[in-house]
Amino acid sequence: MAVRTKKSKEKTRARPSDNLTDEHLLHMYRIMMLSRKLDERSWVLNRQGKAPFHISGIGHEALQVAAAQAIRPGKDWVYPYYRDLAFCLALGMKPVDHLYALLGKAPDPGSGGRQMPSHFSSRELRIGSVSSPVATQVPIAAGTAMASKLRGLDEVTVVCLGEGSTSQGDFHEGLNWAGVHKLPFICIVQNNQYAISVPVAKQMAVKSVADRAAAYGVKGVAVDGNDALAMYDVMHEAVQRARRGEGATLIEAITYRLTPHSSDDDDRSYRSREEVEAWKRRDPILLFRQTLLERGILDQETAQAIEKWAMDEVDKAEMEAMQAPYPDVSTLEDHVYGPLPAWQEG
Ligand SMILES: Cc1ncc(C[n+]2csc(CCOP(=O)(O)OP(=O)(O)O)c2C)c(N)n1
Ligand SMILES: [Mg+2]
Repeated sequence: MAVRTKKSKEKTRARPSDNLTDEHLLHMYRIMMLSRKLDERSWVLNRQGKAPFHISGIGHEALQVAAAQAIRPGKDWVYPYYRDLAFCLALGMKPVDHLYALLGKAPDPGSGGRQMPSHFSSRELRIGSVSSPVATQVPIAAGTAMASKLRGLDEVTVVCLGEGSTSQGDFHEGLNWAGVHKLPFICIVQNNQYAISVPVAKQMAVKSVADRAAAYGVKGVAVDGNDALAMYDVMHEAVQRARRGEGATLIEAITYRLTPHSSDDDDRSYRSREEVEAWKRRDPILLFRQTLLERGILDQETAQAIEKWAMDEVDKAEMEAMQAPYPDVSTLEDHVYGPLPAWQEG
């Protein structure tokens, strides 16, 4: 489980994360915990038969929260993928919004309860809609960055996807566009070692996803995605480069999916329990908690209080989502069929 990072080389240099205040760090920890508890509850709702499907971000929380911390929510643009629950919560999405979608309820702000769950989106927070065909968000995000550049706006666009999805043509087209036009664009590849059952070695012949960046004139960086502060450092640097007009960055955040691919997957058929247990010992939330304890920013009592706060938030959100109505049957065909053309009416 050797992880190549920039961290060791930069030990002596001042790090952007040195400027994060205790309050910032505690905020990041709270969001990670909230995401974990909400995700765990989503699994429970699925196993109780109340939610038809869940796709989990457990194990990815630290890198996502750190990335969100380095941008300006509602001003910069984010095109997430389905594992970005913690990212979206860090941008300001409410836990109940995730549960509305999970349960197919009418107040779901993304689709009124019609999309698959975890297809996050928010106009207000500038979160572009998750697309089910993987990697299709990459050229869309590059186009958004192009628009910001043409309009002379100080905006950065961030797009996320998994390492398996970098085999799709859309990823290469989007990266090429971002490289050619030196766009304020950051592509975060969350390398969790598998694309469903396909391990990374069967996905690409290069050692690292970050190596793919050079082909497009884009800067490529690999980082330990289970180390929140290391992730913040590379993300902060990528954001600064983008704002200075120096172009795009591809960040490969190395992590692990601690759950099966989705609620319909049985990961025992393609990976060993020993491997999963080894990565659980590097659970990013435990690692971040340890850092905060060592620095004296967190103590056991506050850690417990944060966990309780997160559980209470999830309980409240669940209650609200369970009581919400399903979409009315009269809206069944909305967004599926357009209105009939005049010549076909009557
Ligand atoms: C174009 C396309 N092909 C196949 C699928 C089915 N599919 C959904 S998720 C997934 C695996 C993606 O793996 P990766 O990019 O590594 O992301 P992860 O799920 O591991 O986070 C696949 C093949 C899809 N949604 N879209
Ligand atoms: Mg993957």
